[in-house]
Amino acid sequence: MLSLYHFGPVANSLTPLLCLLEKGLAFENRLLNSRNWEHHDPAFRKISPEGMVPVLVHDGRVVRESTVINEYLEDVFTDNPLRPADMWERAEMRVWTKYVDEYFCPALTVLGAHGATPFASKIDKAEMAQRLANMPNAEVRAKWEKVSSTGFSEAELEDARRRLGNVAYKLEGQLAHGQDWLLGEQYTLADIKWYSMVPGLPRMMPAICNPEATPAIMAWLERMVGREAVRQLEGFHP
Ligand SMILES: N[C@@H](CCC(=O)N[C@@H](CS)C(=O)NCC(=O)O)C(=O)O
Repeated sequence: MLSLYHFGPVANSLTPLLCLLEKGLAFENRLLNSRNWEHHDPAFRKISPEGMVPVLVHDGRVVRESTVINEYLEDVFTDNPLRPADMWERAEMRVWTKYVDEYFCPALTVLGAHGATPFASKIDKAEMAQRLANMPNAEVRAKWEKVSSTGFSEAELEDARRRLGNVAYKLEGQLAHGQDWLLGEQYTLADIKWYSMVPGLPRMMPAICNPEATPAIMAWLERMVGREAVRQLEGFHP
């Protein structure tokens, strides 16, 4: 049996959610409400000690890290493949998923977390101090500490925007060759991984990512939205 613990069809949670839907795998939908801090409940911390999502549980064994979860699903469930058969192309696919984890996601997290400041700054200070003390992951704790007090500085926001500008330039260049998907004709885990983050670009950086400046990205987003599995994501919102 497969169970997916997630925050809904956004960011890292979207990555395995979309993979499961594309592969047509049945799974138990364990949606956690982050605003109620359900990911800090002791029962969930037994599954994910750092209180992080997404987490897949397969026959009682926990698989962590969104990119690793998708590779695991590909290894175990070989129907409806989402990796190139050619090993060089598969390595290329991993270069693209790695870039999202190491460069794109950290930059987008700054703007995304900054957007949570109005919510987080209203939380009672004593309650927030207790929440922070209960956060085992140092990076997540530092993020919430900042978001619930001063928010990110203009210099930090500017640096995140600069990095996201590099991301948009890189993706536009890759897609401008005219192919449908990131690696060419085959839709792969790279498209899934990038789709977990790219919808945030036109929303948060409209001056840089828009139909005139990045037409290939916007057309790729439309192709993604046209996929049946992507439409099914609508049913997984909190
Ligand atoms: N590298 C991890 C990152 C996981 C991650 O950052 N998860 C966030 C949600 S997107 C989380 O659990 N945050 C907890 C929090 O902000 O309290 C992955 O790809 O799975």
